[in-house]
Amino acid sequence: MQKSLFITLEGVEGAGKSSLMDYISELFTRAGHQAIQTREPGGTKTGEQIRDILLDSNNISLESSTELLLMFAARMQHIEEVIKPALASGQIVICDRFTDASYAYQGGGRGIESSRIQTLEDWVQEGLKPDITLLFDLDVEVGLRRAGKRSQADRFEQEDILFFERIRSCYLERANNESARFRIIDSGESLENVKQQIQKILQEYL
Ligand code: Z5A
Repeated sequence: MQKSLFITLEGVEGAGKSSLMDYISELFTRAGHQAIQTREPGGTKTGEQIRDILLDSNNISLESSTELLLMFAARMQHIEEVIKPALASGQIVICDRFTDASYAYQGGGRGIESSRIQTLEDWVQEGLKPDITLLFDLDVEVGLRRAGKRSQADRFEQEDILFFERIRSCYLERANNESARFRIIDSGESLENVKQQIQKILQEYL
């Protein structure tokens, strides 16, 4: 059986994660691995329903704690229904955002104590952690400009720039504290250059 691998992609708005999912997946499939792409919040039927609640810009009164609990409710379903079975069958799981986003957005962004997030992480994940986390790092203003060229703003995209600056700082701090798991990618470069950075990082796993 192939060796499984759990890869998560993180970063601020518009950092380019979603644009690079197919590329990362192809690197593995070309090398003969089986890879699946998934995302959070979401990744299952129930998780996508929860995602709709979380991103709906009409839900202006959603409490930060409710937001956090919904993230972990979706995550629990995602882990049991998708992530664990895929890893158990030796697949490469490529996930657009995971628990580092809860620390960055609900912790850094909203101000929830990280000990509370840690409690949920321990309960829901029971030790499951990504093997590699690619942090797509980018100047917040550049990211928002990129993201702003798309459709209507969702509930998160309506936050001010300071919210996203706190998120970026939190991600960088986590990357610094867990340097064995995190790899930082300079997303301010061209797409071609970003692909080269990714290829270099993942080479040893292909
Ligand atoms: N969230 C949370 O709060 N807590 C949690 O625990 C979890 C998530 C798991 C999910 O929304 C929201 O949930 C997210 C965090 C929160 N909210 N925010 N903000 P989402 O999935 O819709 O949002 P996102 O993850 O931030 O996706 P995004 O904005 O699409 O960012 P991206 O995937 O990193 O960017 P992209 O779509 O690939 O690229 C954006 C644009 O830039 C696009 O037009 C590209 O063509 C362009 N691009 C990409 N790379 C480049 C380069 N290198 N040069 C030039 N242009 C580029």
